[in-house]
Amino acid sequence: MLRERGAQRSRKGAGRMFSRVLIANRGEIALRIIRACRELGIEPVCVYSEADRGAPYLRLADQAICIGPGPAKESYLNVSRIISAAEVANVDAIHPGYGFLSERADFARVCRDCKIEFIGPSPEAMARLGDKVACKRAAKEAKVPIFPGSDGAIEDEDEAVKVASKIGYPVIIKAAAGGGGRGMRVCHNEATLRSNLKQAAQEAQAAFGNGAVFIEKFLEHARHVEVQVLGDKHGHAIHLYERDCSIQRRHQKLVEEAPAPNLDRKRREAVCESAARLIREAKYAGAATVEFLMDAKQNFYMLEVNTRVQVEHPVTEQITGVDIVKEMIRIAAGEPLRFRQRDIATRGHAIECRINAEDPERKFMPSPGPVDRFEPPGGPGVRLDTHVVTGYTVPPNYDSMIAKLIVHADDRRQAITRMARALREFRVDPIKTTIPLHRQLMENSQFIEGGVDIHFLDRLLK
Ligand code: MV4
Repeated sequence: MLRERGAQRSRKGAGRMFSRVLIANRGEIALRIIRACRELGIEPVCVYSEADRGAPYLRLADQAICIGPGPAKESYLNVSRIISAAEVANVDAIHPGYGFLSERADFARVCRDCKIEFIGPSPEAMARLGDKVACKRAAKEAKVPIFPGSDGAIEDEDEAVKVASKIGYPVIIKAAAGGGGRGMRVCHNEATLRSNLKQAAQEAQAAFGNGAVFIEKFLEHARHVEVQVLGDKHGHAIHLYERDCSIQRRHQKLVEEAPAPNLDRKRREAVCESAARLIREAKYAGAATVEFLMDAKQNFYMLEVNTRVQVEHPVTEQITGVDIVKEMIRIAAGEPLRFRQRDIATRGHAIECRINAEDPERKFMPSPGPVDRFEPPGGPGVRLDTHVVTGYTVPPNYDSMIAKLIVHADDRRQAITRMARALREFRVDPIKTTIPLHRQLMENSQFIEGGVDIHFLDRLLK
């Protein structure tokens, strides 16, 4: 399945492995990073907010340091409190996980100034690929397909109208600094384009402190296909194949799988190689995900690059056998990649269901509170990434994801059967969760055929 490069297996490469790492996150991803640290012989140090005091995963760390009250702004998003904890614990590096400070170039820069390694890209590489306009420019340069649209930010209304009449309606307005669908607007004609532009720029300024917007051709009925990539500090970059994340609601993914269903071998190679080329040419070191939209003919267009580990990384780990979190740490420590592209093969099919403390019957309203009964599924091909145990209380302060159920099987059909079986075993009481919705999805014929697009769930829930 996976052969490591013999020559580099026994030596450490150019880097010095860290002794101690601070985990600037919480919940399941904090636990995931603790596990990676332990397997690398690194002492993990956790930080926690008052809302997470007593969480069971904290006991698995060598140290746990309280960094403030429940609200994230006063704890997990507070740069000076996290840096203070890192200095007190005398760590070599900080792993930011996902969300919170993970894509903040200013935080990566503070880490550098404090001589603490940020486990992620350099602030420069983060800025090059994290800004959508800059990223599209880099993609064009690397001959990665992008949607036709404005070259960079729109300066005035007339320019936007000119571009739109050239590429044709519908067009979409996006914020250069945006992400996750915030600040986007679809325009079907010149009048709506003109009236939406100013508003979009004002909203982007208010939300991201950057009012730059751009326009591109809008694609309907698309699939969301993303490619996992790894780059090292020595100029090497590889991909770990793709994931399909089309099943989402309001830009929150609910089911992810790898490989993408019904994707032709040639298209697959093309999209994956495009992604690897982009981060290689951008001299990016770390893990990244290059997002694409794909049309019915399997033409693909890059959307954006996520410069962090993603929630759905386990499906890629299951089919490739690569531990992405451990590789991120090795890369940050300066080690060269331990695989060449030809060492990476995939086996079987993996699916992840996000288990959220939400009520699908009540517009996915958050359902925090005590968990009196937590009975995890198990057996062959089942992986559960969670920090929850019986007696744990889901705090109301943060993201509602409480577990990720991942299955792996020889093919997609068997993976769906296995997921249905695991979901049947899974009990979480008395809080409401997305488990019943996932049970329903695993029996949906359109899902089973692998014929969903990014609007599938909206239609199903209507
Ligand atoms: C698009 C698009 C259609 N055409 N861009 C949404 C989040 C952000 N990553 C980009 N998004 C989209 N960009 C063009 N040119 C449709 C979406 C989109 C979407 C993308 C991926 C997953 C779910 C989505 C849901 C609605 C819209």
